[in-house]
Amino acid sequence: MKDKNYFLRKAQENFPELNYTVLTPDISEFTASSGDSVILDLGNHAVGHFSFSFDNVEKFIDAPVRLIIRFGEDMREISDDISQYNGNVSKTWLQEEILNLDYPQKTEMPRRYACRYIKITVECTNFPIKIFDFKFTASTSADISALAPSDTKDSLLNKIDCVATNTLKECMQTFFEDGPKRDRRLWIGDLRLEALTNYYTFKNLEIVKRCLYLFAAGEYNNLGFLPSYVFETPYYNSGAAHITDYALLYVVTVCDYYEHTADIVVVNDLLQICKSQLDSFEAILDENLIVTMHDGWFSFIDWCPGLEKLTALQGVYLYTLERFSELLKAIGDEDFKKYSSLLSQVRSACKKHLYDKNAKAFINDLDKKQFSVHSQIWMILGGVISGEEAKKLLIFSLDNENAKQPVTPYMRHYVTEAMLKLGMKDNAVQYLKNLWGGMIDLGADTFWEAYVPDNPDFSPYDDRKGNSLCHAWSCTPSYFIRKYGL
Ligand code: RAM
Repeated sequence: MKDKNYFLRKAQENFPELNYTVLTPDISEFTASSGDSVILDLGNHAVGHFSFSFDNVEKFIDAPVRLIIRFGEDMREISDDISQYNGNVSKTWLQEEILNLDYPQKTEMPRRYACRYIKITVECTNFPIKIFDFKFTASTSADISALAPSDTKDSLLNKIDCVATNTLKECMQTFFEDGPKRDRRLWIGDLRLEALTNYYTFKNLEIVKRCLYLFAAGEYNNLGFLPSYVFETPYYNSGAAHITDYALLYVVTVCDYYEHTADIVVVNDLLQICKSQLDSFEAILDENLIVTMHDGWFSFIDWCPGLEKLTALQGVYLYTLERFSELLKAIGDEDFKKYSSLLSQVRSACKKHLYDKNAKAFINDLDKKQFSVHSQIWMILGGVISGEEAKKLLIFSLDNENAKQPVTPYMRHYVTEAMLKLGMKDNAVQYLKNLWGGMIDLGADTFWEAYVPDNPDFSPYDDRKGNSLCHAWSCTPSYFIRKYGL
């Protein structure tokens, strides 16, 4: 019987092995009195556990020592004044601890951190102490030895590839995390992009399988959609949010998995769930076959403020229908006829109801006449327009300062995909160089959750300090570079 227990058991059978590496920072010892501090540099981003020792220098300390230890994914996170945090994600994501240590000892900090820099401030000590034996035990389930170098001849693309694979490596723990600093959970949208990149880099198929099963075990919402994220610690919990585009992208992730593995056993296990996601979506279409606003659902698309999302969501639906029909055809499932006929009907409906012939763009009342890159890209990926018409619209929307623009590497992944679908290889390369290369120019060791070139402080959470600087959905340049030989 394929129930929650079955899926959880399957997830457990594919539990990945973590590889550990002990890193030592640039400084090996530090003598300090009250108020002194030191910043350790691990040389690159790392995810793991920190330990150190401290001892008396001359006089025996006769009172506890208080240390403040801050972990930063970059130097700004080290120097930020976190008492001034105004973000709408919990301030407990900011990585700082106060330790009161009663006497000289070795301290192994119990929590896991994501950082390159570690700042130790001696807040209070009676007499000088020496702190030494710094160790950071880093973990990942990525097997570095499986990673072949990219064969691009372009040095910037090569750098981008290194930072992208580093990002994925850091997010690969016991499942595909979205960000090892925040949210440290498995989200469908991130999973899809991590899995895609993983097929061309670390090639760990078990972890993909595991993540697919973890969602299969989740609880549907009242409309029948899968949860958009799950936790596995301290015990399994399927998250409270249901994001409609993510539910659809789960189906696409299963299609990608089959394409890369031909693993029919897993597909058979998950097929019913995939069908039910598409059927639940069909149930929220109106008589014109266009998705309508409905209580109980939410779509993500991008973190762009004020974005209207119905057209883009409709594009995600088409994209999913296309991929799923292909999968069904490949495995000889007769339902492929049903989904492919729906695909062509919905495509025509989108051209009819969502496209403005005068503006030659997807601008409509459902999205309050908003012009966004997001709508255009998803309609292109959904196959509503193609060829020269699509190319022109894509370039026009990206160059148009009145159009809503993507703010996350997540949405930019789909922009790049649309370019490659339309054969615009040079544009895709330039786009990767500008937008991921831009983060490298600002010193990124791993790619960020959000990046707006002319506003480096942009945050979806009202405060940059809450942003994740090593974010799964940003790792896909390696997928593009390696798959398309850029
Ligand atoms: C944030 C995270 C995550 C993403 C969701 C929608 O919480 O950035 O990666 O998938 O939003």
